[in-house]
Amino acid sequence: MKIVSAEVIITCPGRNFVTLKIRTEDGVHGLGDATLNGRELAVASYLRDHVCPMLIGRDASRIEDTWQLLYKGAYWRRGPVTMSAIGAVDMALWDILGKSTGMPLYKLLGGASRTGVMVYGHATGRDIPEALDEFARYAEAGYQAIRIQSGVPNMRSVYGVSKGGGTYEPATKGRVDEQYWSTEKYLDFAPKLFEAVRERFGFDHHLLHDAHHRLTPIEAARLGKAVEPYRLFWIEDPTPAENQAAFRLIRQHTVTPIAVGEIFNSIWDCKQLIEEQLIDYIRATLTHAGGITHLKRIADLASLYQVRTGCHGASDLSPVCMGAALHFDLAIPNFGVQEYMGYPEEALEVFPHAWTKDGGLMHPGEAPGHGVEIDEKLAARYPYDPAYLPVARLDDGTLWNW
Ligand code: EZ4
Ligand code: CO
Repeated sequence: MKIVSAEVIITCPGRNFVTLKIRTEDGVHGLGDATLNGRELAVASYLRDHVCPMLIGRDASRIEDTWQLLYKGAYWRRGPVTMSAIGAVDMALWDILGKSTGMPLYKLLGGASRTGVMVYGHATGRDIPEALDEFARYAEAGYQAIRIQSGVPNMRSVYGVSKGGGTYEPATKGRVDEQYWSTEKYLDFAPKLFEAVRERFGFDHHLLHDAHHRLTPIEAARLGKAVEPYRLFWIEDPTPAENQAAFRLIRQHTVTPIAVGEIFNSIWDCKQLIEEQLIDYIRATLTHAGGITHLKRIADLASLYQVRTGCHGASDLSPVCMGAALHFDLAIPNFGVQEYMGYPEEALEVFPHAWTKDGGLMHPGEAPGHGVEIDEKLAARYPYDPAYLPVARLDDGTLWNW
């Protein structure tokens, strides 16, 4: 199972994706997702210039040892660029192991712990009526879990809502989009949004919401308390989480469940939040948090504290990550929910996949490995197109958390 080549494929079928392809001497190949939205080429270079040469000649089945080599051997530990690169290698090696043993990845991880993977979709609208109609669309499509985001009156822009209506894509081509934020307006508005959902649809659906790091801990506590009557499944990223102890304050005030971690890249980012039971769902992902080997470690730590997973599944994680995540979700004991934002049609064509979707339940399929491939000829038709994530500013111009 010697590795003979490792190459990076960059493509933009609707949005940018970075894919690592590792081949062995037996002609088996594996794919890993290395997409870091807005900083794609940094990971591509980290892989091409530093990691790929180290992989040649190594035994592809030594997955744990390769992980340790790339983590400890770099000397410079952690960070999103390093961990996305390691994540891509790890995913590709698990894919190779699956293909060379003829087993779908979830079986290598211990087999199915459930019949399907509950995913949540994004209902977004420029105002409450539009957001509710979107919610209805997801409910009719069979989703049990739905995230809702809505424009806030008198606020020029808001996270998660596309300007012209239609599909939301976080990155903007060629420039950094400046958005605006007012915590006061948002906090007065948000409870009304959830009240409207429960009034129209009742309590049958899991209701999710993303505050996208915008609040201070005491503001987050106020929001959590105010929305308790609407029994949310979670509030996501209520406050930036570099300071993990900040979540103690939120916890002291509210029983609204909390999900954090889509920008985490290591178990050390999660440790205090999990051990002190300051969160209910951990959102770290395969790509950004060191692949299957490392996310399994995070999930196992979380399981000791009844914290469940809610992996980030935005459209900026490639279908390769999504396919692998569905195997992971199917297998682990403490799965909570999986985000599925969906993909542009071109992206689904470039990445043929074995996964299936039935309403709000997904299954990774039975193909060996993670079941996602890349059509390289088609991928070559969509060259890299630089795009950036936006920033948010307060009304007086102060740069805020986006
Ligand atoms: O803003 O993935 O829950 N999902 C999210 C995403 C993130 C993007 C950032 O690249 O918060 O929409
Ligand atoms: Co989020």
